[in-house]
Amino acid sequence: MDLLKSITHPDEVYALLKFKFGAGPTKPKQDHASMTKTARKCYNYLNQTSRSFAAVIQALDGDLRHAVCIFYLVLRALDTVEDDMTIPLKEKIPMLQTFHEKLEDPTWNYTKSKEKDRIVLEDFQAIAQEFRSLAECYRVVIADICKKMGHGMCEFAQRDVLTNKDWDLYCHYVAGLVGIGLSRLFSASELEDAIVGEDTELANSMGLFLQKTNIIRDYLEDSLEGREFWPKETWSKYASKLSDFQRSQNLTSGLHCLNELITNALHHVPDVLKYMSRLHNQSVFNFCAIPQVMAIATLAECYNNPKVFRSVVKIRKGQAVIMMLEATSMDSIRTIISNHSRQIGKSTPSNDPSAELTRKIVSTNLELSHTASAQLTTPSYYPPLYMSLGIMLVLILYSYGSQILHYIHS
Ligand code: IN0
Repeated sequence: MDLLKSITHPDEVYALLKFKFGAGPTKPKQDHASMTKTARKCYNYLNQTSRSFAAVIQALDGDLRHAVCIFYLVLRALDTVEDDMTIPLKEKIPMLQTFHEKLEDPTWNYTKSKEKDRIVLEDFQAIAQEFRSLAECYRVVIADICKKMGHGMCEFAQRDVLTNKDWDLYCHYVAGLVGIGLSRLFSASELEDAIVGEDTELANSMGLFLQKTNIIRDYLEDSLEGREFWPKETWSKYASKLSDFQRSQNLTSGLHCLNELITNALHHVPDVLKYMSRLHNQSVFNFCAIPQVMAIATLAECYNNPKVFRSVVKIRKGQAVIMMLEATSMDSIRTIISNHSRQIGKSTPSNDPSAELTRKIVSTNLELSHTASAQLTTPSYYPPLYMSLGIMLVLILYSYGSQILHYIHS
């Protein structure tokens, strides 16, 4: 199916096939035999809950891999509690507030969740046991971030995201703190310099860029589930209810609001570039770069796109794989960012209320991502012409083979 969606993009078909046959920033399967039973369970949960991202975590060097795996699972558990609307507030609030303490409790688990990732709560004992086996330098970071995030989630479980400042604060709690925690883990592992863990402003921006992108993209899904994460200060300029953007007669105002929020998110790109330029370790670089390039591609896809209000906007798997294979150096990150920024700049409607601001931040991001080698395309993933033709032929036969045979026979 992914191959078919990329049928008109031979570069994506080529990348998908390369990826399928083992290319990319992922390590060969880990030696499960040498792991403890609980560690094995944790890697199974990681693979169940995060799909492609799990492979990038497992490609991290040294003991950072295990620390990040456990950090990811603990955060997934906390997020599952926050998301679960079937847990009554009077039970949810104390759970979020004391969540960090459960890391030290060998007996705690939660079996009443209805969420798809509930396994991380049901077998929290295994995750907490692995947490307690980590070096102290990792444990203090994970526990501290959990405590701060739990408190922040509590605050927003009881009030809405009203101002744009609230939007930054909510995103700080659920994603900025992840960036801050990860950066402290990178420095603690000594794979990265101390400054990476100390500069909390840049680390926060890494998370804000990802989370704002998720919130923008997930408008419809969240709206249908009765959740609202778009800041009222912005949407109230365009509608009296956030759900009004679902109606086709409100499309123009919906697009104006969407474009304003995308413009807001694009302001984090300069910090993202600065943060990324400080990284030295290749495995840490890939781990950080992949979600960021996916985010800029998602924003470019969502920009001025009515589909945000009607269905789910997703980048094609082929496009995602190309970026995953490419995002391994500062030069290629700058290329990817400048290509998508240019795409946004080109599709800015002249009558959009944020047009001027959009053009300004797009041109700043273009300047910052300009390099001598930044190009319009990513040539290494363009297959030779004969191969493109071969791939197209195989896909056409695969898609329409039976109809062609039927036609020949009749
Ligand atoms: C993440 C982030 C993440 C990775 C690397 C560096 C980061 C720096 C700052 C903040 C977050 C950083 O990445 C994942 C990516 C992910 O999970 N992708 C999904 C795809 C998708 O669409 O959801 C996948 O299944 O591949 C991420 O989104 N978050 C996350 C969570 C924990 C950790 Cl340790 C790292 C979630 C969030 C809310 C953006 C922080």
